[in-house]
Amino acid sequence: MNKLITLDEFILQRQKDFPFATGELSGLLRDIGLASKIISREVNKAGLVNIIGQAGTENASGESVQKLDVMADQLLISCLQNSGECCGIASEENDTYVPIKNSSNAKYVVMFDPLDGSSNIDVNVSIGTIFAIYRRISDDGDCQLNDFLQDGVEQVAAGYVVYGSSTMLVYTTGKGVNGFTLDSSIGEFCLSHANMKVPQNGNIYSINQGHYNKFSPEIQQFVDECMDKQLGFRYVGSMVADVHRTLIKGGVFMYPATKSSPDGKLRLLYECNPLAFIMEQAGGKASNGSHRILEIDATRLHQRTPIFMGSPNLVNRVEELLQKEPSNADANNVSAMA
Ligand code: AHM
Ligand code: MG
Repeated sequence: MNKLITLDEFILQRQKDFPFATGELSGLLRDIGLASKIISREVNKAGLVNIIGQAGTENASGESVQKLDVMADQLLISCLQNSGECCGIASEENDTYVPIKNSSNAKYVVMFDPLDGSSNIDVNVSIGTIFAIYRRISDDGDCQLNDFLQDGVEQVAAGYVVYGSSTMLVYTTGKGVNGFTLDSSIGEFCLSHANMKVPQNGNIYSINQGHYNKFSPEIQQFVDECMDKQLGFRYVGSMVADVHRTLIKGGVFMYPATKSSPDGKLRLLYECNPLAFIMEQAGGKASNGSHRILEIDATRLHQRTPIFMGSPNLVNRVEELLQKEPSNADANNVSAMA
């Protein structure tokens, strides 16, 4: 039998790659692993809503039933609070960043989307958690907004958890990408996908094609080319699931700008940057059409950006189309839209 390597063992082994590591980052990663096991359990119970009660109502025992995304947010915050290694968090569920009590001297901040793919939560389709870890740049004391508004290239670790037919956690600390599958019988994430690499030439495209008429002519041309070449088309509508498939099978995941949403839909800090870090570490690309996602200036916590990520052959082609005219490069040329 092959030796099982659990996530906790793997994190400790890898800590040795960093000569002056103190174990704080390892502790944080383990805490996120723990929170995601609990979230996975709650997500799996979601099908029992008729028995345990609908979110926003009271269950049979008179307890109020929380929405899953709110519960996931609180679980992550409380696991990070216990760790003592994180001085603050920012997440999709909170308007502003949240300093962590009694941890004001901790070195790290964490940003996350606790449960991404909200439209899929109630219909038993894959959803996910996304996280990004940064070293704080402010001095000791309460964390500051600037600790969170760092470029994606400054991430020290990032990852995602996909709650799918099985639960998987995939993460990077900038030395490759590794994936772990939750063995629920022993309650451990076990290394199942070592050193993940995205295929360099993908042949699947993933976009909400229902918005075709709202895309710029360049994006429409790209979609037309994909259809002409009879590429495969897949779109779950949960970014984590679509990116996870792209990472394993190759292809391109896109959420471009439209006239009504000139910055696209997806959030730079806790959706795009962490997944872009993983994609690049796996040998892929992540772009807003003209710039590397990881180098976009962050000015707001909930900033959005158009995104194209995955196999280099397809991301390069989108960039080529969008950059044909220099003025076309910005915001996917929304001004040229009908
Ligand atoms: P959410 O944060 O409200 O869940 O929205 C993000 C999700 C992504 O997971 C997914 O890629 C996208 O929204 C799908 O949007 P659309 O339904 O417009 O295709
Ligand atoms: Mg989201």
